Amino acid sequence: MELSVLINQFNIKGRLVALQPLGSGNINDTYLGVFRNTFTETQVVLQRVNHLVFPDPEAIMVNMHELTKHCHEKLEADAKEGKDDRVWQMPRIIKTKVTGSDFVTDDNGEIWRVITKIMSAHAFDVAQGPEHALECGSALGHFHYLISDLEQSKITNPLPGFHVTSGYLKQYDEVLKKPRAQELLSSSMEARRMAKFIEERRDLAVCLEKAEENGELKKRMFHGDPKVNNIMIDDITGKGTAMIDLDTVSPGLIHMDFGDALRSICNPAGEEETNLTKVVFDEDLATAFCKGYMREAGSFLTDADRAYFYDSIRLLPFELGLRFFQDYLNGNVYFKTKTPEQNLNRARVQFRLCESIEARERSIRQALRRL
Ligand code: GN1
Ligand code: MG
Repeated sequence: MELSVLINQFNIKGRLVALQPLGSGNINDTYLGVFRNTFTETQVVLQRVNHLVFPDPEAIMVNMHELTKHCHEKLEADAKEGKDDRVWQMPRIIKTKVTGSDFVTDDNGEIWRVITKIMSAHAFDVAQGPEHALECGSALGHFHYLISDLEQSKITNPLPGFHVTSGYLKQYDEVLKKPRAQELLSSSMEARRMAKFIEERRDLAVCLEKAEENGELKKRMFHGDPKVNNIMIDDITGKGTAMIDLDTVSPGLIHMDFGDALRSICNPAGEEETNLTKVVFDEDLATAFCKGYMREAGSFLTDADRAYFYDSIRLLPFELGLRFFQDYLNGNVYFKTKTPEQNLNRARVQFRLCESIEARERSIRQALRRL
């Protein structure tokens, strides 16, 4: 089905004048649709939910329905009370014209949805400076507040195994057994270096899982993917205004979000840098992020939550590097790639970042204690 035919099934005012790729996500296909009539313009986001990644795309849509309903009600109530210093936003699902459904299924059985675009706002691929990092922290903290009382039972696990680091290690061990992986390892010194890096840190993989098992940490609702380019910043005020990419919102450890946001925001070289000397964990950005996060979320964090913040900062680049490296050895089937070595390089970047965090452990722990 033509994309223009598809998007026209949704209830959007005006005529379609442009439809073009949007953003730089590694999973879903995303397009910007521009609709105009004689006096105004509406911009929307069209997305195909990747069924190779998400086993049940229809469940993803039910989750999104529940999540947006909960958050929009809460946002409106807070706005009425005049609680906030800004208009916090969250995209809304646009329904189809004829059946009023939340999505359309195409001829191949794939699920497409349209959501509103957060206007006059942008997300950046890398942190722009401490002010930006602080706003990212506020946006994540406020998002955690928003979803904190969304009933966990209303959400179906969108991606079983997501952010279960020990599970990624198991998958990696399976992939290692394949001849193709062995061939890649024997032909690349960098690949062997990555494998060694993982071997030296097997214990790290289970640090948060253990804390959850022994009851120190509890599952709450989390975003799942709060990297810097999923945090929208208002063009006019420079303030955080919305979190996007909501497919992975589900019960989990907020530490995963905390570590994931920091591994992304505190690496100004970005995820695709090829010169590893440029990859360093920027502590000023981290401090700014934490300040913003604590302002919004500090009141509902326990001492145990805080005690595991350093581990989460170290764990997340390790976990993502492991996921990238495993996908490289497995033929690049999960993350979108432009070249066969791209996932190997992405892993190099994350592991370099992890080393940089380890080298700064004392100072990071000290800064965390001051929060
Ligand atoms: C994927 O789709 P995107 O690019 O926002 C991935 C995240 C990774 C990220 C790394 C569902 O997110 O976990 O941190 O790539 N999302 C999923 O860039 O696997
Ligand atoms: Mg995503």
